[in-house]
Amino acid sequence: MRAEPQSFDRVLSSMCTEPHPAAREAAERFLATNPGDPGTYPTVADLEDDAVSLLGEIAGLDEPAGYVASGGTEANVQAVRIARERAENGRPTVVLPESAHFSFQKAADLLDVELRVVPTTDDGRADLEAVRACVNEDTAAVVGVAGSTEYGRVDPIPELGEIADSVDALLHVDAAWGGFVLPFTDYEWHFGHAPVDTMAIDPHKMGQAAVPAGGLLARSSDLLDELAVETPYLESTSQATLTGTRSGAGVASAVAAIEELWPDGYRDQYVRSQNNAKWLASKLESRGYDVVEPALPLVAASVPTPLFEALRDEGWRLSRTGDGELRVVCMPHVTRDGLESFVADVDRLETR
Ligand code: 0PR
Repeated sequence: MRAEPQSFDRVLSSMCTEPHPAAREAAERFLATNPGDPGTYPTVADLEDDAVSLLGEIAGLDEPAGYVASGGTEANVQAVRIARERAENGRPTVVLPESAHFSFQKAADLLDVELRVVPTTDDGRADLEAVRACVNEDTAAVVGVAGSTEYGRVDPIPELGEIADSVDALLHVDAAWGGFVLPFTDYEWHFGHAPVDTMAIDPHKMGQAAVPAGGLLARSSDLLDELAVETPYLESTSQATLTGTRSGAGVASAVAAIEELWPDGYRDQYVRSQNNAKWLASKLESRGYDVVEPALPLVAASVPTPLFEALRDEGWRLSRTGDGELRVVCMPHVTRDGLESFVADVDRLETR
């Protein structure tokens, strides 16, 4: 059987990370369970309730509704579906910044909603004037990103909430990646800060759970009910999830990771990752590269393509932004030692 290398040492491109040992152990114990069938697998179904309330605690929401999804894509698709079901017109629109993840394109294709993509300002955050100009009575949802995929930027969520409210649209926040670091920052991003209706927040990214463990949260159960279909031959009578059979391993590992790490372990990790991102940004800047200041633990820098390729040939797993910048995600497995050897390779392979 082939395998990916065991070591994450040179992986700088991923938004997933090595699961916490407790998460790995819990995943193994629940490998053959299906939270989609709570009548048959009641223990993992109870664990999913625990996962949702823990996610609610992190995201500032008392008595949250939601479930553990396969990832941010499913959470975003389902959030758009909730908004569409709630809308009373024929083909509703969803207003979102250009920084939003491509999963919203999938949602639009599947759900026959129209995306209205608005630009970001120079700081990479949604342009509020453009959002205001774009919403109207057809708007079913406004999307804010709390930790964007390419630059780690956080949109002005409270202001987006006001705009959504003004046209009676839902506010969905995509904190799939940012949700486990934002509690330790000054950003206003969660249910307690704004009239957020739904949120994507993924344990399998910064939460250090095993894949697949995404999170969909909804302010109230009636929003989740928009997704419910009847399940005639199961003990439970309805199902709000997109997939039927689901990963009990993901659910159990999410609970194990959060119980182990929330809040102190995640705080320590945020501080380490953010310091690493700032360190890397300053090292690249001092070498003359244009660097996008890391708002969250994610560094983007313009490096020449030959250097990028040479680093990849050296075994570094790297990715690029849409504009071609090198992108380094300072996940928990990315250490200062690792970044020091990365910078040493930058110096060695630099061809300018
Ligand atoms: N929302 C945001 C803000 C994201 O960054 C991502 C994924 C999603 C939603 C979708 O989440 P799922 O991929 O869990 O459905 N962002 C990364 C990306 O698409 C995911 C990723 C993960 C990429 C691991 C590489 C990798 O090795 O680039």
